[in-house]
Amino acid sequence: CQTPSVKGISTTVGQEQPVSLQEKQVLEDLEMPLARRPTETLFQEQPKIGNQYLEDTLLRSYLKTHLPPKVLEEVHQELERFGNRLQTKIQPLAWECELNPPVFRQFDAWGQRVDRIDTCSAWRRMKEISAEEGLVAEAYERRYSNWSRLYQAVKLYLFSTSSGGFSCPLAMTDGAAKVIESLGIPGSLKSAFDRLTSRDPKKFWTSGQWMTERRGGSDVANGTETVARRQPDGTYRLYGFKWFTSAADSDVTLTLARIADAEGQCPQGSRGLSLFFLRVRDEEGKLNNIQVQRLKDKLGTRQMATAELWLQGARAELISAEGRGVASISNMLNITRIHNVIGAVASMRRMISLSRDYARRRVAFGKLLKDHPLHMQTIARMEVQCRGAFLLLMEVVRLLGLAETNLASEQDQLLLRLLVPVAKLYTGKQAAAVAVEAMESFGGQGYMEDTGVPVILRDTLVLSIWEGTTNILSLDVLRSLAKSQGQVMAVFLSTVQKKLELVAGTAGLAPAVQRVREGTDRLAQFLQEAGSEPAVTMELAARDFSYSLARIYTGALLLEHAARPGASSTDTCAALRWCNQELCPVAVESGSGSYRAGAALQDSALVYGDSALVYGNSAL
Ligand code: UCC
Repeated sequence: CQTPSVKGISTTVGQEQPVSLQEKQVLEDLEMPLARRPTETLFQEQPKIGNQYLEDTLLRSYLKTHLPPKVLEEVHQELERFGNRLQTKIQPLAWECELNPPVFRQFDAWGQRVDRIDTCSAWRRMKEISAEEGLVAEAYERRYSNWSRLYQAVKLYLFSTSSGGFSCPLAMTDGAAKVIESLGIPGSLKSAFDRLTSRDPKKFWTSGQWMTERRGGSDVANGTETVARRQPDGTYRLYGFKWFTSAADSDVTLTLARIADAEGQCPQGSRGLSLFFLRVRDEEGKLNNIQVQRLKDKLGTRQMATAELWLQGARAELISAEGRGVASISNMLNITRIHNVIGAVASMRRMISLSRDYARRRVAFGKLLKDHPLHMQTIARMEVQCRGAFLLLMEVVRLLGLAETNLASEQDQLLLRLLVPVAKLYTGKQAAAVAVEAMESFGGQGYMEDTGVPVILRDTLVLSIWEGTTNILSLDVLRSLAKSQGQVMAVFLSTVQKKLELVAGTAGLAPAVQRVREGTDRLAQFLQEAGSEPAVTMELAARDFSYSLARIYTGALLLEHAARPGASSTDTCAALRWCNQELCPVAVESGSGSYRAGAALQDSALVYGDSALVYGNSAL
């Protein structure tokens, strides 16, 4: 519908009918300046964003610093072109996706069960664009060797908030390609791999990742009930209920199931899970013995169909060794978690871009918002968070690129294993906080649906939930310590140490260097002390410990960036401000006794009050 305009009111009723005197008076009243002014003065200028690549000084300075000159020259041109395409062609499609969410049609007009998920044309166009732009392909073609992964991540970062939710299927598609590649691309999966990594829109397939069942998506080892029955031809048929399947319109999927033996018995626990590949529909679009129960009614990511699915004998291929399902799908998880980080940083960057542009347009209390120091302080704090998160993302994808081209040292691989969950859990929280803060910077307008700001907020809030919640990821950090027998921490500490040594002489950075050094020492001391404590200490400390890793490592990265030749004063300022926060919260909390056994009982009492006794804490 069009915005009503007084000027647009026709002064004739019908073609030939003259306007009566009374009608004329009404129309003239409407034209009166006083009648119009109160509405007009309420209008704010809309914040605008330009080419998101060209406007991102941190991104450009990072690429300039790290990429080999030849690669930089090529990708610079490509990214500028892509930035224009995003601004002019792709962003409007994203809004269309938001306005036209998928629709589930269970029956056709004649009562036939069809279970169709109808997506809008803009969503389907996003799939074509993703192929054309090589948003998955780029990482697997490796035309820039170890820098290909970083380049792909940069494109995804620019695409993310203009993708209308299509980042989600791309994350899982990338994850599926990674799993297949890590299996050595077996012959039976060659064609699927080619399609998942294709640049041809007609060939390109997307993948789902069906891990969540009725009993939840975190405790996969105990919550997975899906059963796989072996068929005479060596394939399997899957029976079960997948409770949360994102991008249910995908072409293929990876999923976990328990293989039943001849008596129909299934092994329980993690070792009972195997990984399967399946096509969701056949060539005619008929579902592979799958019924769609319903689409999920989500707070955000509404552009994307998330469904509950019954598997009723879906034909599937076993692609992991029996009982190695979790270990195999963790290759996918680590990729989708990195995509999650991309989404988090992209959300922060977009919110800040909109917020700072609005501050140049909106007048309050007699001056532009940008001239109010308190308002600028608020945006600057968001900017520091976003810069830190961006550098952490780049570090993770740089390491991944090395690992994928056999250029990573053992240390690099250990660091990567540790930093993926750290980055995922920390940036998810940062993005949620920044999105809420940025929304406020538009005043009431930020709360209005048709500004698009609430869409970004809603889509951001999922980032700390899916692909492993903050606590689950904190436990994954501990898993990486246990599995490597502490080696990941040794590499972490020595890498931070090396970075500090390199920047130590740089003017203006000394206070921040000192703070990171102190933080690292306190972290090492905490670890040493925790080693002799019962296991519950580390479990209680897991979240604060992970936050400490994120803050310390990001501090070192910001310092490194601020110490490079050609760094600006704002690079220094960002590093100093980041390092002014508490860098090692785990040491502080440990000093306050937060991880002692008694603290867990106090936590329960605080949560349940006197009823803690009823819940079994009789010791209280
Ligand atoms: O599916 C979902 C939504 C899809 C939408 C995705 C879109 C994303 C887009 C973002 C873009 C904007 S949500 C469902 C998400 N579910 C999860 O993320 C699962 C969360 N739960 C966990 O991560 C758990 O910690 C589990 C499942 C990994 C725990 O399983 P287990 O079996 O109890 O764990 P174990 O026994 O410790 O690990 C089994 C094996 C071990 O290897 P081995 O046997 O060789 O010792 C582990 O080292 O798996 C290995 N492993 C890993 N390896 C476990 N986790 C990892 C890891 N992260 N990296 C490497």
